[in-house]
Amino acid sequence: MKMRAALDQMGVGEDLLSAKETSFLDENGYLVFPDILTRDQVRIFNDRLAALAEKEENSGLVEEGFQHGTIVVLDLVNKDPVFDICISHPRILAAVDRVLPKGFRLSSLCSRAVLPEGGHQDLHPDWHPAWWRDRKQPSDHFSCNTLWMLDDFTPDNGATRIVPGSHLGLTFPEDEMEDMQQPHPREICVTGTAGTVVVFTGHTWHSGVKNGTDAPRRSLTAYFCRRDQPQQTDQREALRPATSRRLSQATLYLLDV
Ligand SMILES: O=C(O)CCC(=O)C(=O)O
Repeated sequence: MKMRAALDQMGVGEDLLSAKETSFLDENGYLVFPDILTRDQVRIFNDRLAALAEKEENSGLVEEGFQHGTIVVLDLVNKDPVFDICISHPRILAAVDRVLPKGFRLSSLCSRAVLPEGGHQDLHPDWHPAWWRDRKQPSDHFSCNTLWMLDDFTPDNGATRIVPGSHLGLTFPEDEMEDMQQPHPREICVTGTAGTVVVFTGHTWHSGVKNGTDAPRRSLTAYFCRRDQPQQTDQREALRPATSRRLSQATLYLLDV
């Protein structure tokens, strides 16, 4: 199967994004899609993620490092079919296709619940040459992230910060910031209601922000990369027989298994 045939089978076409949406994504490096999940779907996701976290070592709690103060569950492709929508939603995949027109595959599907006081990260892109190879020009795009809000994202609970247009340069936050934990002068706070999805290129500077409330701020990310780039989760190795039986040929092609 080829990329275009897989996307056609999944109902993904250029016409799913308006001209305004594509130009916003091209210029700003991110695009917000409100109301992709219903309130009921969000509740089911959160219930399922809580049950899955309980089964993880240390209940999924990450206490140190880049993901400190969060609960992370990895490899959701193989943990529950309810999350299949995150790797097959036509409008979201149309945006990923816009960023990665040379073809893409799933790199990882995981959840991230930011606990009170936790979650503040260095401003970063999701792609770095140390992990693969040089990006020679701004039109080179190697990865694209999709962040699914499972709580309302507000300025108080650590809504993601993004620097619009940062994907159009070849520099990194460390080239212009002494302390990447600090606010960037051009950053914006991406708020939205639970069920909203934000698509941003792997070169767009962004980060998690400290959750200043007393409730978790939950989300899930489906991260895609070019088909010739390494995956965060080796999908072939991780694939379980039940997943292989369940998913369509086109979705399996997207996993590259
Ligand atoms: O959850 C967020 O707001 C962003 C998380 C992020 O950028 C990351 O974990 O790399």
